[in-house]
Amino acid sequence: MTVFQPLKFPENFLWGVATAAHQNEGNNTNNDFWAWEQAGHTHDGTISGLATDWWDAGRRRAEADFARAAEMGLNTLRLSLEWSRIEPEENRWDDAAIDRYRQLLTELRRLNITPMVTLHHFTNPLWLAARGGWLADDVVSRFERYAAHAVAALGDLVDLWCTINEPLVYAYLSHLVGDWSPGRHSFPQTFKIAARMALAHRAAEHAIHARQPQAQVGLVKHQPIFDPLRDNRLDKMVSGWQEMLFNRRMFEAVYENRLRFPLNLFAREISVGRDDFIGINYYGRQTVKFSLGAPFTLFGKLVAPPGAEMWDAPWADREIYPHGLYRVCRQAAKYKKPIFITENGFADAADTRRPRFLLTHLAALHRAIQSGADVRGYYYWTFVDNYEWVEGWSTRFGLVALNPETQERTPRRSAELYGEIARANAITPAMVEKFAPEAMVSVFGMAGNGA
Ligand code: IFM
Repeated sequence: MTVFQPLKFPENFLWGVATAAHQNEGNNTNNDFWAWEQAGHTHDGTISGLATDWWDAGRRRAEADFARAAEMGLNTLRLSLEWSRIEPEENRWDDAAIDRYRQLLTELRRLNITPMVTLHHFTNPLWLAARGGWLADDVVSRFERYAAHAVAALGDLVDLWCTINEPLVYAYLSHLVGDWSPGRHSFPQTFKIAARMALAHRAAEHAIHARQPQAQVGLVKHQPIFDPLRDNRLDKMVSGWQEMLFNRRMFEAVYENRLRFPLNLFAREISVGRDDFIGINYYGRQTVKFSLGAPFTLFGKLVAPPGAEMWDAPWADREIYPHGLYRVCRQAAKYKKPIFITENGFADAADTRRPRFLLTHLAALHRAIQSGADVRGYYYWTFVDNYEWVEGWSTRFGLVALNPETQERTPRRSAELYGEIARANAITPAMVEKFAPEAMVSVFGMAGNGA
């Protein structure tokens, strides 16, 4: 008879959720994304408004969410700082903003939840945007100064720092696809920003370590799997370009100190640094077909492979592909550094597919750990439904459902499942049986994993 054994995670594994300032705090009126929303650029016409209302100290909604996370058994939470609150005008630093972040971080620590803090998660202060945003010549030194200020003000409460979230996603959506502010369509600008972000990461990492040598610092990279749709030269060539430009070049810059084409067109060198961990956001696989009609994606068109299970719109060209989490951990493992899965999640308002998504991805992560990848923690994206950039409120990633009008929260079944996994530090057959019995074989393996 097939006997399934629990999949146990390493001792002290961090189980958490990931969030971001603009998507959670509410009323972030002083950044470029807020302005973009007001100008009517979101696909569903909604604006972030109060978001999940984490900023208001009186209503204590962030604190209530943190308590819910602690009750579930989570022991870490990733949030980001809003540059436009901390430095609302160039060279003016706001102590009240720092005080609120100190309250939030102190509360997390009181609940034994380790904070992981990101310095840049897509939004830019209006004053920086007015000077050209990431194309401004002094953006790297501006960012370094902000990082230094943040670490001096908050370093006693934070040991885990992420410098920049998903640099290529930001550069691609804002300066190539033009869906985000400032709505450009330029290959050179896209890669100039990617190069600048690599340098800014390094500068911030130095600034943090100079003030807090024991801090652990890393970059957060969105790392899709790119595979050719068909086994032919053209599909392999275009999927290879996407893998190289979107994934590999940033890893080479940050972990190998090598700026290669096209990043070397915009920066001559990157100084040697100390990355303490690799942050990976993983959401699925994109299979690429050669197409002359897709110049913005270097003649690679995303086409679903026959029979694949895909995401719902607006990401219907993205495959649900748990094994990819194993593969991205293996790719990163070659750098022999600790790895955090800083985001992995699924938009599913009805919560019908999310339990299986969670279980199969965590099983793949477990396989990666068994194979030697030094994965230290996992952050599900996200805790409470939050504001999804230009998709507005139309997609729901949360373990907890939110009604943005009333701010009412309703935990989904996935919250119960994730809590059980975190408290057990394991996936057990009973959990799979209860939440997604159809995933038993994919979670534990065809022939069973035990005696
Ligand atoms: O909501 C985003 C987040 O800001 C960055 N990573 C992907 C998430 C889901 O699309």
